[in-house]
Amino acid sequence: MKVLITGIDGYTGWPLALHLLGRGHEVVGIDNFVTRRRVKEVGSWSATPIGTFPRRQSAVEELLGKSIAFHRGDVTNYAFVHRVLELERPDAVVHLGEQRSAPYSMIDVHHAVRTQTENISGTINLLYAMRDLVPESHLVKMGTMGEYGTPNIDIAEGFFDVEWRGRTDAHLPFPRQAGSWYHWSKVHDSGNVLFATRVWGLRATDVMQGVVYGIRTPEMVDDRLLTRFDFDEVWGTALNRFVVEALLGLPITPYGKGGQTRGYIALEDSMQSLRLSVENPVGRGEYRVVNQFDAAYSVNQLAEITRDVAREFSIEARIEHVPNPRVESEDHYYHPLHEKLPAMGYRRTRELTEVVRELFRDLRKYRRRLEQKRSVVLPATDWRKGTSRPAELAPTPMPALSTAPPTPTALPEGSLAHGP
Ligand code: USQ
Repeated sequence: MKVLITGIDGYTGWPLALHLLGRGHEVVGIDNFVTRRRVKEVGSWSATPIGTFPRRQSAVEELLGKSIAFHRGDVTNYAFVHRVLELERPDAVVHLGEQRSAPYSMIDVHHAVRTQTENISGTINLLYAMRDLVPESHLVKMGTMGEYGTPNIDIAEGFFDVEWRGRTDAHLPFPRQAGSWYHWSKVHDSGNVLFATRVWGLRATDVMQGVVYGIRTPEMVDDRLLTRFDFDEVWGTALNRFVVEALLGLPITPYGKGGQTRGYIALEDSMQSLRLSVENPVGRGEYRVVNQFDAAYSVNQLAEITRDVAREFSIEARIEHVPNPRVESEDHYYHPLHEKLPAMGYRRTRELTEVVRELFRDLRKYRRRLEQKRSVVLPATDWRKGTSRPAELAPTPMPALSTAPPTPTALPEGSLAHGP
């Protein structure tokens, strides 16, 4: 299959490209490198020193004997999206090219608006271009388990049957109650993708993915093939950050009581899941929702596992509950269903503790890079305090819109643009 990955330069986009190539698929990528710039904006960098995109492409050619076609550009630019789809005509589009950080979206009004306008408009652009150019193609859209929030009932896979005031309806969307502007952008996306499948008969899978952890996949046979690894308070996620905190001698930081429970999945198994969704497309007009995670853990459990594994590396880590910068339930019921992926053949391959060991082993190599950025690891973004001041009055002025799209003519027909 020919698969277009938007956000191919990212934490999951890059390993997905390697994984699909290894399974004999043809891969085309889009990226505007905005994550690289935004991680810099918060004073951080990837723990793994990732090369420029042309270097990544060369490493793939040299080490795997395969090639990745690439178009630099922004999915919020409709002319760009239209042009790439017209040129490439993919069988499937995996849409990962969105702003993916909840804390980033909570910094202030500008980051909130940016997150929602970019995420929602990028998805609508893809939907229109797919309708007009590749209506048979299958959209695999990255959503998030965080769309559902933490209701006091089991969480369905997208839809459930409801009985209310004596009447029933089958297959109603499960309620969404997200916990950040970012997570709400995914809720709005889900509604838009569902709508497009109904009115235009498109095919779509909406992936409700849990928190991803880990640093490598089997295809990363050389350091030049590693993916990025974020650990700062804005771009890093819970378990990955806990390992870095332990390595740097910082406290491991469950927020508040630490009973916040989420679904988690290892990077490698996330790749398996995305591939299965691509290889098992739905029919025309069908909108499938899959809950993509392996097991649920509270942040307290993750903190304890990290502390225990740290001991195996002679590191005495301490757990320190810090005031919760977020507004979220810290003690709640959590039981989401996840049956559709196993029905497609999914099998968990990585145990969490084993991946935590791998993280300690791998990250020790990049300790100096972690040390240099230790000041951005501990939590700072507060859900209640994001400023609403106009950009020019904000304490740290917003950099010029880093997603400024290239003009349509910046992509010569048939050419492969290159990253920085
Ligand atoms: N948390 C801590 N201590 C920390 C960091 C996080 O207790 O040092 C807690 C948070 O308060 C939250 C939980 O850990 O309750 C997860 O937070 P996170 O930062 O790991 O993940 P989150 O902000 O939810 O977002 C991440 C990805 C996002 C993806 C989402 C899946 O950044 O792209 O959509 O995980 S999910 O969480 O299922 O919505």
